[in-house]
Amino acid sequence: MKLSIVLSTQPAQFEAVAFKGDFQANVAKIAGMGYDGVELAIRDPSLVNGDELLRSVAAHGLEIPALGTGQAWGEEGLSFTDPDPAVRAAAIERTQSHIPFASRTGAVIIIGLLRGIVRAGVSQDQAMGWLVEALQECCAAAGPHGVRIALEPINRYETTLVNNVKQGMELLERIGAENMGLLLDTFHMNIEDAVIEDSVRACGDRIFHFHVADSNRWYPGAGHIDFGSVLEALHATGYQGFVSGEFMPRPDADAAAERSIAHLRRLDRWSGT
Ligand code: LER
Ligand code: MN
Repeated sequence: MKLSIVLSTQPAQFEAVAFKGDFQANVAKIAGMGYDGVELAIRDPSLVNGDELLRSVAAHGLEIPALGTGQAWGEEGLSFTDPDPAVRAAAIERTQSHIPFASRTGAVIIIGLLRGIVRAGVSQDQAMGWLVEALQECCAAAGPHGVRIALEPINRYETTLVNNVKQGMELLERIGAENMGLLLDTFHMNIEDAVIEDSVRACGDRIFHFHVADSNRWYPGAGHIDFGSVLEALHATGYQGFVSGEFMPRPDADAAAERSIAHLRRLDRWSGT
């Protein structure tokens, strides 16, 4: 089982990111803890130096399994479902601007909160229609570069669009693109999905990325999710990707990252298989 953790390349408001701040120091620390990769949260690719990021990460033998895009929503309000067509176009353009770095690193592009929420005066159907069109456009642009896109079902308190894995699978059907899959997050599934393991099994080979946080969004092991059982179900799907820690820096970032990797490694019966 390959383990990564979310690392922000710039200051971020999103609270479930253990590491922000000095990028080089954080990469060194994460590698030292035994992680295999860093999932990078990048608000705007034009504001980061991809060569430098890659150099720092590769110097520590780490991979970059995924790129998070949600800060473009959190900090700038971009979304695929905004009533303003200029905002929707900017969200699509921003997503497509991640393609070159994703192609170089093999990272999946994550669509989390960048999908937006259903705004006042917009019907659910209209918002879903915009979401489908935007993702089709992004998948068409990413496909020739071998880049995959993963939509993350997110709990009802953060968005009104695609809260559970079943809705995510229905969306994939509508998009109909080979390079479109889902990012499953145990924190959201614990709120929205009846049985996490059933959702993992149902998603199967459409699982493009996987986030772990416990029921309280602390590190795995701090709440009541049975990660042994969840990881067993994930492994049974044939998933070969990363299991990526996205949890709050509690009691502090270092302790959370260390306790998470210790808990997950203890449960890992599949390394080397
Ligand atoms: C992002 O991966 C996520 O899980 C969301 O909760 C963002 O708010
Ligand atoms: Mn997540």
